[in-house]
Amino acid sequence: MDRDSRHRARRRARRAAPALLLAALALVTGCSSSSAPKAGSTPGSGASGSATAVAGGSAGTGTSITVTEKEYSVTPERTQLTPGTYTFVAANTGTVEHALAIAGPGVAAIQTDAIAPGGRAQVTVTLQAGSYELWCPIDGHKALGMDTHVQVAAGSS
Ligand SMILES: [Cu+2]
Repeated sequence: MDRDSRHRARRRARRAAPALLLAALALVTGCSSSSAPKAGSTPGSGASGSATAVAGGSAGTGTSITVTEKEYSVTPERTQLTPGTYTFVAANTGTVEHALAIAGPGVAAIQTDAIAPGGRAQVTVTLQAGSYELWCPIDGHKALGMDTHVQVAAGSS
């Protein structure tokens, strides 16, 4: 998947390693013929099962914020937000692939997959008070100007 969320996935994997080891041992020492899964085991729900780019929220929920991306700018429809869950919908109006990454307090850095010209992709994050950076992680686009910030402050004004 993407480079940035691999951090978290790895951290998660490390924490889950003993459990996985036990599960592997159980498989090895357990049964070679029985087909009945042991009660209490949860196939497919391994800790590494979901490395999707969702931090502190579930996919597709939250206040929608459209972020227009093109060569070479990132333009959120709003840049002043209050804490809460937001779904950033990146719309690529340019002529080359872009993607949207976000990082800030409580958000380690997550990003969408590459977005083809004319396409859209979204990430849902829970924002706390503070400053969040939004940028395009494709090639050198960030340095070319695809980099901006949104401010999150408690209490509306
Ligand atoms: Cu880009």
